[in-house]
Amino acid sequence: MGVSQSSDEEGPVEPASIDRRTGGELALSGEVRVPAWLSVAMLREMPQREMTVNFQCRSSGPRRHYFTGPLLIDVLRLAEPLFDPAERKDRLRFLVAVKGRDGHRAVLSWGEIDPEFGNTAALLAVSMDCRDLDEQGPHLVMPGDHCGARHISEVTCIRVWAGDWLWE
Ligand SMILES: Nc1nc2c(c(=O)[nH]1)N[C@H]1C(S)=C(S)[C@@H](COP(=O)(O)O)O[C@H]1N2
Ligand SMILES: [Mo]
Repeated sequence: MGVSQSSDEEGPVEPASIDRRTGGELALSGEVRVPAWLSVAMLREMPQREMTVNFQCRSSGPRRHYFTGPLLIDVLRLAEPLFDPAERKDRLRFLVAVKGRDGHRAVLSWGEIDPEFGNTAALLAVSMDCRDLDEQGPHLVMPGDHCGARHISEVTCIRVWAGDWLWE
């Protein structure tokens, strides 16, 4: 790996600094300085956005939902990814992999959600259609998507990665 990590172990930093007292169910890890377990309640403490999204599902037709929650990028920044935050090109190396409880997953790029690049205002929603998601876990919201498949429900795991192995 082209980055140094505080761990002596090779490979990913798992959320060792688990604060299970929060009851957090979302593991945020990867090439980050501060891996963490986050709860919906913690996400609700952050600055909130709201949005209504419309999309087409192949099996269930047109769908419409109203979500509130923090911007995904704000949540990711809490973990302090191992790039130079002031260096735009350095940030572009990073991938963001998001997985739901059922194993459904999608990979985003840092550049697509970074305000200086794609600026997609992805949310990690804490409520859906005015119902709190504390029991289920947060919901990824990808504004502008025509298909619903990246609106991942019950997100349990997010990994931020430079993916240097792609180029080995
Ligand atoms: N965890 C998880 N989230 C998921 C899916 C899934 O299979 N697992 N399917 C996606 C698809 S294909 C669609 S169309 C939307 C449908 O969301 P809705 O039924 O809540 O409108 O959920 C998305 N989120
Ligand atoms: Mo779908």
